[in-house]
Amino acid sequence: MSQSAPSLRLVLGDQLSLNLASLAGATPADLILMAEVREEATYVLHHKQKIALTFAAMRAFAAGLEAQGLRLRYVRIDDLASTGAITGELGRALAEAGSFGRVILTECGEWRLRSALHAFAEGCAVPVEIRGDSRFLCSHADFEAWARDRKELRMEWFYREMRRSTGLLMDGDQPADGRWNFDAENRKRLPPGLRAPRRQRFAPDAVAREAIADVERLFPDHFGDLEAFGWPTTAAQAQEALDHFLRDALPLFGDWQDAMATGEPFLWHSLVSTSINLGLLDPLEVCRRAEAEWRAGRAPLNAVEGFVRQILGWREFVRGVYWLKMPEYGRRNALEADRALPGLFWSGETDMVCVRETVVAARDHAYAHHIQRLMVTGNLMMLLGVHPDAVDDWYMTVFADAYEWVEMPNTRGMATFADGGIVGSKPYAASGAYIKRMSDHCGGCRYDPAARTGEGACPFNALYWDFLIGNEARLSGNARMAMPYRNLARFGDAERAAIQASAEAVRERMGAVRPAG
Ligand code: FAD
Ligand code: DLZ
Ligand code: SF4
Repeated sequence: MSQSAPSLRLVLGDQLSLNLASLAGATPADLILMAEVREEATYVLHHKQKIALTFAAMRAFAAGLEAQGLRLRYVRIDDLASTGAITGELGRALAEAGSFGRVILTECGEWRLRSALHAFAEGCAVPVEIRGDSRFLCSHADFEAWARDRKELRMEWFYREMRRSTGLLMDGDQPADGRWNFDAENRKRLPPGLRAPRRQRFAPDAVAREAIADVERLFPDHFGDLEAFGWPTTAAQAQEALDHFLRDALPLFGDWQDAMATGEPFLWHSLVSTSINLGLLDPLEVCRRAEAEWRAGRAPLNAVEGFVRQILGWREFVRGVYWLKMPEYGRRNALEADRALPGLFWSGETDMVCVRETVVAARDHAYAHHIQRLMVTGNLMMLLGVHPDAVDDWYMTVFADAYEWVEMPNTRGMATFADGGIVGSKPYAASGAYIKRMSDHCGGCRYDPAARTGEGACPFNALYWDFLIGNEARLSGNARMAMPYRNLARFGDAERAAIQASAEAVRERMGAVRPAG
């Protein structure tokens, strides 16, 4: 086959960027394959909004490529001839759409699909070129080099390297204003009556409405509602939403980053994760835009640094950990958690206001902000002892921004300590006191956040102390757990027994059962 034979180029549903590696050098003679397939829509039963968002954004992106004169083979979800899988659609395109000199892919974001694509490449009659995903700011090679010979992988050190290598928020070789991290200033509690800014949401356009109708028809049993769909589905909308965030919410993003409030699902968060993960926004550009707000004096450094750290630091760090540690990472269960996930995480039917707020936000918006994911649902799942596979399944199902490379290190690592300390140095275990301090939820809750045991006690409390008791052998030697274990040491045998009995009653009441046998 001559060098000039056309190429078949694949664009996946979360690769919707014009600067995508597999589009580089594309000519009108090449064929670009985009395929809506059942396998991607159902390997977990994604939230309806996630599927509708992906299909709407894919269709809009394909139309944009065609308008540039590129040749598309776009397979719709209801195409009766479809094989239902990405690799099957690659094979079908090769068989049906002419002859190609090579197939060009951009590496994908999940181990599962990566394995399938590598198997496809091995068996393919034409050469398959898999290009690195240049939309991330740290390559696999750079992360591996950074991680090599380190005893511990800590986000903070990685983040400083990323600040240096990108020059973001740097004055020469020093951090802007002399500090790397303003986290200590970003843990304020919301004063009563403070209202969050209105968020930029988008009424579905014709393309999104059609995608929503397809999802209603084809995936009626998936989790979540479509009524409040308001996600940006094009790069232009994503830019508009980003402009709005930078202007109206960024200045207070830092102050209220860790806060939670009843009836306020979004607070001062950016809502950019779906757009960045799909490829509609470029992470470096988002960080540079935030930095420009600080340099222009329109946003304080604690807000801008806090925001940039999430994208430049956490987002890149968890991706590095995922690819460095997979597939073994996906089997980690350091705390030997083995319980079932209670039904309340799906139904939202619970008297626990903090949990209900999070599940309702997930159901209505396919969204919950970071502290809800970490300190409410993640914390509760860890304290209950829910098996990490069930935890992953829930997080992958309920959020529109869920992709395993980012979801898994956050759940197995940050939220539940199932990875045994790769992502975080200690479990983020917390009692009701933390949620009371950071939210207004407890005032409207039938449970008492100050009570440890008894029918009206906040369920987090007995579970928290029981978690410490149950994991004493594993965790009491961890220097960062010294304080909680000193507090536990004050409890006598009777108090410990009462806590354990209360925690067991909570687990039973919720249905966090152990598998039979
Ligand atoms: P903001 O609070 O405004 O933050 C800005 C951006 O920083 C986010 O859009 C995101 O791109 C990035 N970011 C912030 N925190 C993290 C983090 N811990 N890891 C990676 N990136 C981060 N994020 C996902 O994109 N997909 C997921 O599947 C996902 N699952 C999570 C599961 C758990 C248990 C936890 C604790 C966090 C998870 N996160 C996930 C990270 C974070 O909660 C979301 O990125 C964030 O809530 C998205 O809302 P936002 O855009 O308003 O974020
Ligand atoms: C999330 C998603 C969904 C719901 N559907 C599709 C699809 O039909 N076709 C496609 O190319 N991509 C889809 N995606 C995104 C993929 O699941 C994603 O590319 C992989 O999980 C790797 O990150
Ligand atoms: Fe949540 Fe406990 Fe507060 Fe109720 S009392 S809102 S369950 S932390």
